[in-house]
Amino acid sequence: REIVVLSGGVGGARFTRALRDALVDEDARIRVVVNTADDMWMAGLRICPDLDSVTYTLAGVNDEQRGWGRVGETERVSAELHEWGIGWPWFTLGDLDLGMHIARTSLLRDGVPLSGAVSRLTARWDLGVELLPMTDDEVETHVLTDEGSMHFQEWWTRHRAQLPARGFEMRGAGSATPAPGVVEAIESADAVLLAPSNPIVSIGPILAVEGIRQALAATRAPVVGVSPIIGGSVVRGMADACLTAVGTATDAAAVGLRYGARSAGGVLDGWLVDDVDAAEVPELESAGIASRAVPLWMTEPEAARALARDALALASRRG
Ligand code: GDP
Ligand code: FO1
Ligand code: CA
Repeated sequence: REIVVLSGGVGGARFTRALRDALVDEDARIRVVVNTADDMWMAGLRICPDLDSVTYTLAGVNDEQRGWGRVGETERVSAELHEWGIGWPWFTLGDLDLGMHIARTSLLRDGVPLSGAVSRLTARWDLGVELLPMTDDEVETHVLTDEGSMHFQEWWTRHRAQLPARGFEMRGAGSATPAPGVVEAIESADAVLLAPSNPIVSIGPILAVEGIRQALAATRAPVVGVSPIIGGSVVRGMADACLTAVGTATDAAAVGLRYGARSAGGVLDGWLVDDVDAAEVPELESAGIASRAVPLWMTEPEAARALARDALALASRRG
């Protein structure tokens, strides 16, 4: 069985880990297409937050508490950089994490595409899945605010998403092409799963890469998503501020309807909502999106694995 997951950082990483663990006894091939629009250059290094979140989580070396970077991290190098005024004073790169950024940047400077660097760097661990950046091209999400536009990372880590966002610009997405293997993975998949990732700044940029959107429209595989919104609120992060900026309610059905039914030019065949949002199922079904209400919290490993199995079950109902 071949499964493709579209993923952002933390939410996508937790879902992917659960899917891998739920299928540990099966002969499943899991490929994960990861958002790269949070990426940026800092201190001469290419930082790829979502790829690194997924890598560290699957490798079991992530800082689960903080939500980013490596466990047991020190910050001596970052403190030195801050002394010199290099980088952003509010943005910390851990020493172990910096090892990843240096290794990646070194490969990029040798002419290796990002996808090649990812496969080289992830080979260090037995992740149990293959990671594919959505594109080898540079795409960066910029946030439009009343004080001008800024990189997504500045809006999030400096302003904590408190500066009202008026819109988002996925710079470079229009001309970006899918990384090698992405379209093939979607075409040959038995199921495509949208992780409960941020619909605007994590899944949004992936869908903004034209070849990926076309592959999703064309694949024979059912496309099933998991809502990142439970009971009208985000579990963590800033998806509510992102949804408000684009005029979509922070609501499981509203997000599913925003993705739209594949039969009507959207991307979804199925959409999982939480038990507390069960009343929204009929609205989704009448819009042509198969829907079920199940527990969506991934706080406990067993609950997260059950969620992954529920997503696969909804996919096979459509398949
Ligand atoms: P980021 O790139 O680190 O922001 O991570 P993602 O975009 O992959 O995921 C962020 C989203 O994950 C947030 O909008 C949360 O609502 C969602 N999320 C986090 N934990 C859970 C959970 O336990 N269940 C569900 N359904 N969503 C979650
Ligand atoms: N988030 C913060 O809130 N503060 C930081 O200093 C910070 C540093 C950082 C470094 C590398 C990395 O991969 C992620 C980092 N994050 C930091 C998390 C990141 O800003 C976001 O949570 C994600 O990009 C959202 O997906
Ligand atoms: Ca992200």
